[in-house]
Amino acid sequence: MNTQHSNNEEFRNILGTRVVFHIDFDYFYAQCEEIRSPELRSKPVCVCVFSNRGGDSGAIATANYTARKYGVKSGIPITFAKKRLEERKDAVFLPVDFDYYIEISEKAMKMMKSNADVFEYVGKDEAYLDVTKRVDGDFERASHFAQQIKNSIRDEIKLGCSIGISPNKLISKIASNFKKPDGLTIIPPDKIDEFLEPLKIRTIPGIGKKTEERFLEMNLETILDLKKLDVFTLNKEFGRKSGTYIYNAVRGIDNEPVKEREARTQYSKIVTLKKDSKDYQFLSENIIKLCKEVHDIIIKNNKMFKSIGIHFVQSDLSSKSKSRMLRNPTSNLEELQKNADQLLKEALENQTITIRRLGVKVAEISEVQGQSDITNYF
Ligand code: DGT
Ligand code: CA
Ligand code: CA
Repeated sequence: MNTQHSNNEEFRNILGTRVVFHIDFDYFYAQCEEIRSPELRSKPVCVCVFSNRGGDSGAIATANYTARKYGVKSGIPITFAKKRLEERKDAVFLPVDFDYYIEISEKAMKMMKSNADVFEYVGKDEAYLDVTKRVDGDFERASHFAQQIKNSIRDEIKLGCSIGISPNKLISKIASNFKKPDGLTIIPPDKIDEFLEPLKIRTIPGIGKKTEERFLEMNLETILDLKKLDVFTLNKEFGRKSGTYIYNAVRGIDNEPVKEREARTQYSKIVTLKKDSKDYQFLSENIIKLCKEVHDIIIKNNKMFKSIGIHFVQSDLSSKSKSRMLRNPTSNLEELQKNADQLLKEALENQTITIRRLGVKVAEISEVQGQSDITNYF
């Protein structure tokens, strides 16, 4: 063991040795479709986001592994996918059904949460579990425990997933993606360098195409290659925040704790008005402001919403609310303001009592699609 290596070990253990799982559901939307219609399992299945222009315009959200063999993947136009699958007359193209996927996701998340010391929801199809206490810090036990979780999700929900196990979130995330579908990849502390070094730079979460290309220009392809760069060079090239992140990541260093977080189903803001009122003009100004505040949170969290609601607490402290569902998820401020204002107008139509507190709420939350690239962070 060289000194560089033992240094890394020390850094990795600032929080004591942890056992962290990253669980990611395989080809999630397409697998949900297979669960509902098992006859799809032998066919190429593509889940499509049809745009409102009609016909086949739109993109592939995801595809099962049979379809992927033909080069179908997330983000490509539906027309490309159809061409690539031309020879498969049995290929199936289905529209997304988010409500159904969320239902399955919630069931699986509940099972995972009950098996964690700390549970961190990341998105519909992935979560981190800190299980250090449950397995007494033992990676052998962790491996059996993960297999049990996989089995019970499979038995009860018919859902397959891949699990990465390591001492931190970063390596576990890379490990869950290492073997898919139905993978279980265990990286105990003494195997970290061996695991990371041969991997392509791109496997580090946050490193996207552009960053990868810059490294390729410097003739650096693997994580081992990246270790040649010192932190000063990286900081100069990418800024201090990303530079340091990359420097640590290639050494398997990540001290981010698993933070308790559950799936967020709504975001809202409520204010007590300067005066009790049922005057449209006055209330509308407040609604517009509240929308802006809710919208800021939505953007910060990279979310979209499909349901918009307003809420009154009236002068007698009774409540009243009204909501509507949009046709498509959006993250657009004007659309939020327009709809909330319309709801206000409708709600005021036969309003007799004045209003004391006013709120805006968005629900049916989904992730903004497309992966963020580290170069977009800064
Ligand atoms: P995998 O690789 O077996 O985990 O496959 P997925 O499909 O579960 O892929 P993942 O984990 O990257 O994404 C989870 C879900 O997010 C996926 O089922 C569909 C959605 N998604 C991913 N990428 C895109 C995209 O580029 N566009 C759209 N509309 N949806 C996407
Ligand atoms: Ca997935
Ligand atoms: Ca995922």
